[in-house]
Parts: sequence; C-alpha cells; structure tokens
Amino acid sequence: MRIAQYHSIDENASLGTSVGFVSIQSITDSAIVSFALEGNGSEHFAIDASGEIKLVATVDYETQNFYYLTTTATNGAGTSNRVDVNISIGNDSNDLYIQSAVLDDNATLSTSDDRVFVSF
Ligand SMILES: [Ca+2]
Ligand SMILES: [Ca+2]
Repeated sequence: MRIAQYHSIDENASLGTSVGFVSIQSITDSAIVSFALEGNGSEHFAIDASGEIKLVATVDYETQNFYYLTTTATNGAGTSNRVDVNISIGNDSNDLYIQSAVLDDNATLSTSDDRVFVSF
C-alpha cells in the first residue's frame, strides 16, 4: 500500500504558486533525476526536477475540490517509484459561482421572476 502525501492550495491562487514538494528518496546512491505527474486534472500542476509542484492552470473549488494524482520519480539508474499525491483545493468564500439560472417566463434574466443559484 502506498501512503499518500497531502498538499493543499487555495482556489484562485496565482499561476506559479508552489503547492509543495514531493518527498521521496532513492535508496540507492543514484539520485532522483526526474519526476512525472499524472492523474485526472494533473494538467493543472507541473512538477520540476526538484520535486516541487506548482500551479500552472487555475483551480476552482466549485468545479473540482480534490485532485488524486500520482508522481513517478526516476533516478539516474533508470529505476522509478511512485507515490500518490493528493491535493485539496481551499474554498475562497468571496468568489461568486453561478451554478444555474432558471428563466421562468422568457429568455431574459430578471430579479423579479427568475431564480439564480449561486455558491461561494
Ligand atoms: Ca470558484
Ligand atoms: Ca468558492
């Protein structure tokens, strides 16, 4: 069983914000030379050769609030190992997210006769 590593970042964080470092050791004397990140939504994040994960595409709590990713680390000898990296997205309660609008009688949204569902 692999133990997952947990990180978190707030929604609406600036691109380039550091999410954290993956902690993994090579048990041989060959240092880790590369990391790869995969999983559903992994395109929102990038990992560099030091194991640092950074945000490269905006994350939205109301769209997806958790990312279950896997990192593969490869050492200079070509041996690789994997670790699960789970990233939770913090909710910014000041952003307004329109879930849906119900137009009851015509195609124009009106505050008097239509309903708008929002979350924050
Ligand atoms: Ca949002
Ligand atoms: Ca929010």
